[in-house]
Amino acid sequence: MPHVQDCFGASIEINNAHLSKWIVEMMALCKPDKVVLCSGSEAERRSFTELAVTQGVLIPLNQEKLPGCYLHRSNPNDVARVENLTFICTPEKEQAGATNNWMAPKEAYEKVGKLFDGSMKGRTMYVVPYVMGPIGSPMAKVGVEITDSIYVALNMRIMTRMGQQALDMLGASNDFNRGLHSMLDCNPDRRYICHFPADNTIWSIGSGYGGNVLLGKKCLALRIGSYLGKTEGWLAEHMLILGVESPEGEMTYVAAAFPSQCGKTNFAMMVPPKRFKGWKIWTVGDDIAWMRVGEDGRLYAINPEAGYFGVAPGTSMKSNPNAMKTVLKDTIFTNVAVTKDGDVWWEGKDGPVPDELTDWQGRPWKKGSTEKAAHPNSRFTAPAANNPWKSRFADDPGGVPISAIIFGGRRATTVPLVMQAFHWAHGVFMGATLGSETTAAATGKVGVVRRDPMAMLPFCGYNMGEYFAHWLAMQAQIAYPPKVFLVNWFRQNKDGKFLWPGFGENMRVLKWIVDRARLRVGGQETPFGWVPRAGDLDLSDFDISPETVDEATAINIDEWKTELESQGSFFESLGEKMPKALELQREFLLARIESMHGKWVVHNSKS
Ligand code: OXD
Ligand code: MN
Repeated sequence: MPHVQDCFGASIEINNAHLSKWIVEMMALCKPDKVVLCSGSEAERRSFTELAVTQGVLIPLNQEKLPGCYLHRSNPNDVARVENLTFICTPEKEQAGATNNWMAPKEAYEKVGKLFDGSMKGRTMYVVPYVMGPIGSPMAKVGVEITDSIYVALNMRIMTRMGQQALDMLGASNDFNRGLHSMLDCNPDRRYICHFPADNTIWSIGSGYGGNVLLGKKCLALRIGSYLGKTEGWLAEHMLILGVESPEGEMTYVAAAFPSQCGKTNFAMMVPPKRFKGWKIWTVGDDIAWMRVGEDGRLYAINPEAGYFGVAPGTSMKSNPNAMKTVLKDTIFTNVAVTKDGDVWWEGKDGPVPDELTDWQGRPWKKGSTEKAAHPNSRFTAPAANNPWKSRFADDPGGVPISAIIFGGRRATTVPLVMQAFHWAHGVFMGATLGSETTAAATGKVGVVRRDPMAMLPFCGYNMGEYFAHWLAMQAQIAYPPKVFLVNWFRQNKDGKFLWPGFGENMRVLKWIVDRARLRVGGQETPFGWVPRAGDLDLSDFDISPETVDEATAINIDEWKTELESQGSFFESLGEKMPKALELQREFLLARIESMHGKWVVHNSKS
């Protein structure tokens, strides 16, 4: 039996032999000074927070303005996910596929095991049991993260259902994800994020950044989750989930996949504009959806998370008033700037830019500085319970029935405002060919278009071709498949100006999507999908010129020819597991448009 304590130093017993055995093994490897099992209690939160403040891991913010809120500054070399250091460890390279870094399990355990050897000497090992998904849901999964970071323990408390409730759900079972994390000295040369799908195990070392170390999120809920989904017949997706309620009380659920930093949190918390009086948007989740077919043949989704790990810059009362309300209490901010009176600040926040700030690295900052005050990937970790528009079904163990799936990327050209797929396989093709310009959520160059299928490029835990095949195969299980859509809020005119205002105005597009899913609004057929016809998109009380709407929704055949060709190179790069059905979709489209020239005319603005 390992010597494990609670946060006040009292000895406690672990009643699961598999868990005890694993903790003993990890103690022998990491050699911590002491081991603390997290119960998830309020007293524990207070005690961890006090300790984190004493250690300088958390800095209290203005407790009158922001009760229960703290700031964390990460190591400046450790501010984003590290895709180049993230590995899928399967016996064969082919199982990880062309889009993942691969290491053989034996090599990874040896190599990274050497780094874990003694990594917690002089430190405390926190054992964090957690549930991904609503308690009692047949779709939920248990994980246990062993970490030497109190920041991780406190964040996991917000992001998951953490503590005793997870041990209760686990009971005597051996079916839990084993996550091991150590900060080491945050040296990028000794940083690895390794996933072992066959062992339901994750080893993360050398980083303290959320996406690399909150192991329930990207590592379990997406990379391991997608592998489990393939094996068990369900989908683990990088998708927000929201409920659209009409003034008559009709509720329609939608799941949407956008790559990192493309506005998933904003869309999930959208406030409809004045024109849509009586319409309500309810947030179920802002980042991840686990979806399974229900007994009635519909696709049901749960949000495995319990909090939001959102991007701070750009969040304001205009872009996301609900997020601004959500982060007013009990929130951990990472790498934002701070005002003189202990309030938080980031680029794009409301109000005038303060004359002086402390920047994300703790340095004095003056208005007009060429450097950003907050890191572009600075974050808030906030409890979903703070969201005034959290759906009352967000914790429903059965999940919510999904009527539409939306894919969207950040594209300056080519992709129109909205398009509906002709059928499921065409929708899978739309998702599989999703492209987006890169952002600051991952290290690397920003602003380059890369293919990001289903927004899962960095998160699919197995061969991408097999993942597409799994999506195609799911159709056989779903008697009532959701309708599939492609959107692009980011199209620009020749001068580089956005054509569509986005934010709340996206409600106009969402309404068309809901009405299409419910088979009660028109559309025009183009070679690439259905688009709204003149009069189909609600443009009333909208300060936008008809020409601009036409430009935002235009389809340019020549641009699409280039697009389809680039999709072809991507498909080719995926290797042998790439399903023929998708390549045939592409070839069919290309063959159809080869004879067409110029613009496909879609008049959306005039009714
Ligand atoms: C995230 C991401 O943090 O996608 O959600 O990077
Ligand atoms: Mn994400």
